[in-house]
Amino acid sequence: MRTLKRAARRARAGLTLLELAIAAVIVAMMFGAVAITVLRADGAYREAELGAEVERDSERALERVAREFMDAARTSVTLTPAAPLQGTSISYRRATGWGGGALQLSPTRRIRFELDAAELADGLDNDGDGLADEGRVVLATDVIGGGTQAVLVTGVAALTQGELDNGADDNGDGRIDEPGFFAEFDAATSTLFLSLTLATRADDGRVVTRAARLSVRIRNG
Ligand SMILES: [Ca+2]
Ligand SMILES: [Ca+2]
Ligand SMILES: [Ca+2]
Repeated sequence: MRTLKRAARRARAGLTLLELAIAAVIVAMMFGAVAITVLRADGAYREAELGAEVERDSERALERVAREFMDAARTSVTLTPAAPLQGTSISYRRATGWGGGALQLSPTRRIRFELDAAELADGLDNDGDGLADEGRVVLATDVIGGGTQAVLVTGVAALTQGELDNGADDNGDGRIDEPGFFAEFDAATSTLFLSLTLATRADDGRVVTRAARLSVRIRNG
């Protein structure tokens, strides 16, 4: 009788141990799930934060570029390539004042996209910075007479946010494979439309791009 009782106690103890083991596994799984959720939320938060930062940088950089066109003479604005393609090079002359009854103009200036020094337009990351075909926006103050060159923006993406190099309009804005920096000029309203997409690489290697867009009304000339 005593032996039977001992056996029953052992059985109960065994069950309890088994239950404990199962409970431990369940708790471990739950902790694991919580840890994964927390990590994912942290990753999503950091990505959103980085996205907001790149967006701010794009907007500020494009405002700097747009200021260059505030006093441009509208008849001097020339885009290359010409419409309907998106212009990645904009030449223009600034109105510098009146003289002899005519508008005085600066030498021809130019703002354009240029690839980074060691980068080629081949869809590859030639300089190993994690971005493919990236570049900068450069200002030349006198295209014909020499003048100076100044880099206005760095970290410019090859293509606009949401766009892939595939002959299709991926971001649904009516343009196909539009570049990271481009301009369009509406002569009827003298409005210069500018678009700039900056790119940066997150810690996990993903590339975050954000576009800024701005229209400048050109009043001179
Ligand atoms: Ca690169
Ligand atoms: Ca598009
Ligand atoms: Ca595309």
